[in-house]
Amino acid sequence: RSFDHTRYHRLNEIYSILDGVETDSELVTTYVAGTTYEGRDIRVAKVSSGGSKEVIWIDCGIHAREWVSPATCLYILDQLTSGSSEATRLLDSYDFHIMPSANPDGYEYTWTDNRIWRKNRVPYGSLGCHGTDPNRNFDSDFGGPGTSNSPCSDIYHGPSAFSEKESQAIRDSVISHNPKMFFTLHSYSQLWMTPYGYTHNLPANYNEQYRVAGVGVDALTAVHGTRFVYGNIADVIYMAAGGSSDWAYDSAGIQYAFALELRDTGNYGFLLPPDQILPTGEETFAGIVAAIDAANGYT
Ligand code: 0X9
Ligand code: ZN
Repeated sequence: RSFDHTRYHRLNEIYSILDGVETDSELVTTYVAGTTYEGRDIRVAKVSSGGSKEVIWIDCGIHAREWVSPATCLYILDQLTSGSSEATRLLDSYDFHIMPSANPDGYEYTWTDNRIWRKNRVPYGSLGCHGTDPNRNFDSDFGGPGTSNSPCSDIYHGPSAFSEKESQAIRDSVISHNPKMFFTLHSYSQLWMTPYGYTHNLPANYNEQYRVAGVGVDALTAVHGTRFVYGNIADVIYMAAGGSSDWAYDSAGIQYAFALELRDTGNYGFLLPPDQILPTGEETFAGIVAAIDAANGYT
């Protein structure tokens, strides 16, 4: 097996791991959800034991500097392909679609040029600035609160909704596979967030999403004692329009649309040491599994 959860990986290593698991495991096929401005594939691993089942969507790394997020997607992929009784049980009921690097151009830039780069790398405007924040580029109140129209800003929303390959790739894959649950993994702050980010108003099924988030957080905390706060985005972090999980709920009609902020709470922040990859993966996987089970039989 090609997984190594003791260190962070360059994009080509992540994709070699996908190639390896696709070759080794009958459960895995990969597909290309899009191609970036700089020409890199945005890949997805589908984990399925066959047939056509309810789908769980998990994307990681939409923000380039949040390195523990892609690492956690790889941990989840490792677990689901491990042959464990839990993996078998999950795959009896669900297909998983896992996008480990939703922003490959930005991610590579964090390795080669600027470790704390956040956005993609598309040049816009006359000031020579690069990058749209893909998590401001969805059509959930595009251009609303918590976004910027300056291409030099870290929260630049882009010239129009879905102008970016990264948001298009998530949109198109999610629409075509119609998942029951949507998870997008960020770091850091230890939050489990439900819609909305663009308004303080709560969605119609808020109580149900909050219930499932709470089950997920309890299971997550039980693994290593890591405390998470949960609730709607606008209240637990800040207002931010154009985000993927709001789009997933409003436009794709996904009744469970969660955005997670993984470890830590700011001691290391984006520079989370690699010895925390494994415990972060363990607790996040436990939380997601518990949330999936909590939603079983609902909606
Ligand atoms: O600001 C963000 O995009 C996320 N926080 S981060 O520090 N990882 O950048 C929060 C996203 C909340 N989700 C939505 N606004 N839909
Ligand atoms: Zn983020």
